[in-house]
Amino acid sequence: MSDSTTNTSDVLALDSLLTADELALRERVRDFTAQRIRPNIARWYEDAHFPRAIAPELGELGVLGMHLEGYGCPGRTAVEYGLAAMELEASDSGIRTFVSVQGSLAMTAIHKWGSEAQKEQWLPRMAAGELIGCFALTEPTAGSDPSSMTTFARQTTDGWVLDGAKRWIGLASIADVMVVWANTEDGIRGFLVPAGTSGVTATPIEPKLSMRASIQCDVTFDGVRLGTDAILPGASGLRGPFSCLNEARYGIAWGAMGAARDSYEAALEYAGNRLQFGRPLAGYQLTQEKLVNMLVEIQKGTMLALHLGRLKDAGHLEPQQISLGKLNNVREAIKIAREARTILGGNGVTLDYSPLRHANNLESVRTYEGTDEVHTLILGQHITGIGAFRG
Ligand code: TGC
Repeated sequence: MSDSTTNTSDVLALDSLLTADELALRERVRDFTAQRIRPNIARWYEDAHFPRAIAPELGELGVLGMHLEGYGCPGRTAVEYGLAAMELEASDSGIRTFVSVQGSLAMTAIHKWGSEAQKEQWLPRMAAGELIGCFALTEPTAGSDPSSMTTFARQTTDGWVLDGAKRWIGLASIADVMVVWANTEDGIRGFLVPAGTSGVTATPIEPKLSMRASIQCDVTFDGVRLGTDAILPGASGLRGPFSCLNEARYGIAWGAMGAARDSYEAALEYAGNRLQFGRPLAGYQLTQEKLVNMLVEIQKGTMLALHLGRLKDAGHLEPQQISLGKLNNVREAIKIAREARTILGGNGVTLDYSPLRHANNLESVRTYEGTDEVHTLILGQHITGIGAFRG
């Protein structure tokens, strides 16, 4: 599927909207997933294993903090970042999630809000995949409403003392540095907490039915003492974490279409080969309708993601536009993955085929970085002028 002139599934010739550099980047990431992820992903998923060793390989590929400039970061465009997210998520949402948590959340927080010393200390080695970061915002009772967080950082004469709990924190148990959002006397602030800091505990949440090749943790902070230099000086209030979420949500709008495309391709190939009642499944009208409905939504969703990317590269992307992209593309991707599974029949419930793995992963994707409901209400507020989040 590398050339729109020979790719019958790129009906709209969307590849013709991409530059040679963009196509080359996509091809490199696609080759990487073909060699390093696809042969192993069923086993990693079955074993609930995140392969830590691929982090430096992804660093070398240039996809960690790839939209950031300086400090060893690749400085690629938003569209290139989106294309990479699409290819990574076509292999597995857990792998794309690693890249999002590392680059869009943890590295973006440091890049956007950190001091010069913090950027120098962490970003180059995070871009190389030598060090891993995480982003601790969500709490056991504060998911969609982070303003109700209870994690608190108390200022002392020589720094801060952090107490509280976070939940669903990707990579926390293997992170070298945590970006932790906490309430203070002056409102919500961000803190950098290096691995090994006394009083921090990160426990993977298991067992999971989704995102199994990825780690999400409960984290507790019990009287954690931090120096004055732990605070991110540039971030004050929820705008700090929300600005990072914008980056991750944008990547998801692309990534979800990768999972959808891979599900569609698996179903298309299977339908072409599998005989039923003496001829290929692909020759039946009901199968063709399913495949066509999937393809229509993949083409529309990919065009939407590309439009968001061009807006972002032009500096005009607004949060409600990101919400529209994330809401639509994840919602459609789940439908596509589930529909693709029906074409695979009983074989579709095994790990030999990707659609049900994608569908299960996408349950997490539709929940994190703003649920379907949150993005619906962000759009509702935008069009009516009335916020409906709170009673
Ligand atoms: P609101 O009063 O509207 O805004 C508070 C301040 O934030 C600013 N702001 C934004 N800034 C940048 N980008 C955005 N998208 C922003 N949205 C709001 C706003 O301008 C204001 O700034 P200031 O300076 O005036 O104070 O806040 P609200 O609480 O009323 O917002 C409601 C709502 C529902 C939209 C918001 O709470 C929301 O988006 N909730 C969803 C939270 C969410 O997405 N959580 C995801 C957690 S992180 C995660 O899932 C990581 S998973 C990856 C992993 O670790 O594995």
